Parts: sequence; C-alpha cells; structure tokens
Amino acid sequence: MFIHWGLYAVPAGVWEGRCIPGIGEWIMYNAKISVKEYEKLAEKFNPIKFNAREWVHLAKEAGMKYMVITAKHHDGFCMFNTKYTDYNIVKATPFKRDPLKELSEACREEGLKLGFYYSQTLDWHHPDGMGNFWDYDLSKQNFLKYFREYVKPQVEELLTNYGPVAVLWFDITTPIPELARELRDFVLNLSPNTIISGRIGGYLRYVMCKGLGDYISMPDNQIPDKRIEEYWEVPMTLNDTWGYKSYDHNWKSPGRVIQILVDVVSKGGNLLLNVGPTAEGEIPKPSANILLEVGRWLKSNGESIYGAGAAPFNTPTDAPYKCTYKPGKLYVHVFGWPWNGRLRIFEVKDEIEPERAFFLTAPHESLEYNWDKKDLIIHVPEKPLDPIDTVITIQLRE
Ligand code: FHN
Repeated sequence: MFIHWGLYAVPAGVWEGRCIPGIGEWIMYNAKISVKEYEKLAEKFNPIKFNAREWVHLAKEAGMKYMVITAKHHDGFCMFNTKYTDYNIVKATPFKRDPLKELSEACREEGLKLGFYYSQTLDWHHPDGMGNFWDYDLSKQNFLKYFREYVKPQVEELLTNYGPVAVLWFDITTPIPELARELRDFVLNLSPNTIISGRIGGYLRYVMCKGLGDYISMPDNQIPDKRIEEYWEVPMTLNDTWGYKSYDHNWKSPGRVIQILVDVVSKGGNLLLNVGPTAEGEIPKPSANILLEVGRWLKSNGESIYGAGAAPFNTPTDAPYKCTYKPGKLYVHVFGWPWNGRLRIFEVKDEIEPERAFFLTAPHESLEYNWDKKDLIIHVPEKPLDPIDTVITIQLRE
C-alpha cells in the first residue's frame, strides 16, 4: 500500500474556487501557491478520523505485504515529528500527533512491513530545496547545505525513531550520482536491511546497475511489455491522482486492479498500489472498497501471486491469459474465456512438461489437455469460474 498523505489533502484539488488540473499533491506547484499561503493549510489540518490500526487492517485485508507512506513530499511538509523544522504535523497542526509513529506501532503489531517515501530533491518549502522558482531565487540556493544539513539528518530520524524501516522510497532523482551514493551509504550505515528505491538515482535501468538503488522503480503507472530479470516495482494509482482530490472519481474497477496485479507478477514485479487519504484522515471509501474486493480474490487465488514470478517464457501480449510461475507450477490466469471450450497456450511445447492441470480453486478435478504442434490446449467448461480471472494450475514435471 502506497499512501500519499499531506497538507494537499486540505484543498483536495481546489484552490480559490478553481479546480486545479494535475495530480493532487502537486497543487502547490500547479497553482503556484506561495510558501506563506500554503503554510496556512497546516492550521486547518486536523485528521481526527485517522486510525493507524484501521489502515493497517485494510492493507492486510487487501492482501498487501508492505506499506510506504509519504514522510515528506515535494511540498516539504513533514508528516512526522522532526527537530529540523517546525513545519511538521506535530508542531504546526492542531492534530499534534505523529501518524508515522502510530503506523509503525500498528504495523509492528500486525506484522506488516513499513517504509517511508522521502522527497530528497524537490522541496518547495525549504529555501535551499529544489523546484520552487516562484518564491525563491534559484541562483542563490545552496542545495548541498539542504542535502547535508536537512535531508540526511531527517533520514536519520526516520531510520532511528520508528523501528525497522523496510524501504526508503526516494523519488524523482538525486541531482548527481555522487550525492545519491552518499545518501545510499548513509542509509545503509544506519540501517543495513533497509531497501532503497531505484529512484534515488533516477528511473533508468542503467542507473540501478550502477548500484544506487536496490531495485528498479518503473515510471508511474507503467508496466513493462515483457518480463524483467532484475527486481522491480511499479507504483500505481487507483484513480488519476496520488494525493486526495475531492472530484477525481476515475476509479479503476477491482477486476482491472486484479488484472494489473497479475500482469505485474507475470513479468516478475511488485505492485505498489496507492491510496490518498482525506484531510480528515480517512482512506476514501471507493479506494477501500476496491482494495477489499482485490483482497477477496487474493484469499482464494493468492497461491498464484505470492512468491510467484515470471514464467520462463514470454506470453504474446494479445493472448487472453497471463502466466505466473513457481518451481513446479505454472498458473494460467484466464482473462478472456474461450468460446469453444479449448484454451490455447501458445508456444510452450519446448518450455514445459505438464503433469496435471486443474482449477486452482477446485484442485481435485483434473482438466484434460492435448498438444497442437507447440501449443498446449486445455479443455475447459463453457463458463469461467471467475469472470475476472480464473486460474488454472499446471503441475509440471521437473
Ligand atoms: O512527483 C511525484 C508524484 O507526486 C508521486 O509521488 C509519484 C509516485 O510515484 N512520484 C513522483 C513522480 O514520479
């Protein structure tokens, strides 16, 4: 579960009566709101409905295994108690609580891993952070000072005050690889088990190969065409924004999310699915409902997702199915049911040796199959067991 939560949830996409185009957490930039004006949002931020246990419970019900929340996004507002600025949720809002602390405790109790998103480069509030050209004279900025005397000490706070941190999710890119390396070494020195997102060095694959991030972070909402051998993750929105926007109702259906999840796993990746809580501290109902539906599907089909990865062969992009794989088992996820009762798995004769085929949710009844040249033909009933994704397990001889 990716969580984008901050002061931007207060305007929720509307500034001075105008709907501001673009993603919700970028409202300060898109409406060119001055630091002085934007700071006032803190006085209005009182998310009394926030309940860490409920969020963690929802993530677990949705079948998620880790949570990454914005500790500081590009607007510079800190969602944790920090001694390096008063511009933080404990000191600047009527709420006065530290949600990261509460979430870290709830995650520990429930056995969910917790990570922090931290905007290491863009900071529209800090006079030496990058990106705010409407308030500051960029030529006078001292990025190194911001980086060494603000970013690194805050990262240290995150790594030392909240228990084990599974992931540090740096974003965009650090301006030069040397600084990315400095930050990486700093993190690993304090917390050797923390995983660092590939975006510490940028989105590109070659940067990751230089050893800056621990895995490839795909560009937002972009699933690669083919399987990828290295570790990778894709962040994905449930509608068209990360931070809450009151009028964005363009929700993906639960079926679409399940198919996205399968697509990602079939290419060897991890899905980091976003929610944007409101200024009251609630995960929007439509998001929660989608996640619960996905969780229901995972309860009966999770075997084909958790610990599974890409099959050792490519599936044609226009095939009506996707394959996930574990040693000894191939899972065929059927999105488009065959009208003639014959499901054709293309070009696998040289790749797999089937022993038995059956529906994942009905393991006692075997399905018949035969070969047609290099294609495997599985005999299936007229109707799918699950119209969104019926999973057929093929047990393999190895
Ligand atoms: O600019 C951010 C954006 O607001 C959001 O946080 C996403 C999430 O992956 N990352 C950046 C753009 O890639």
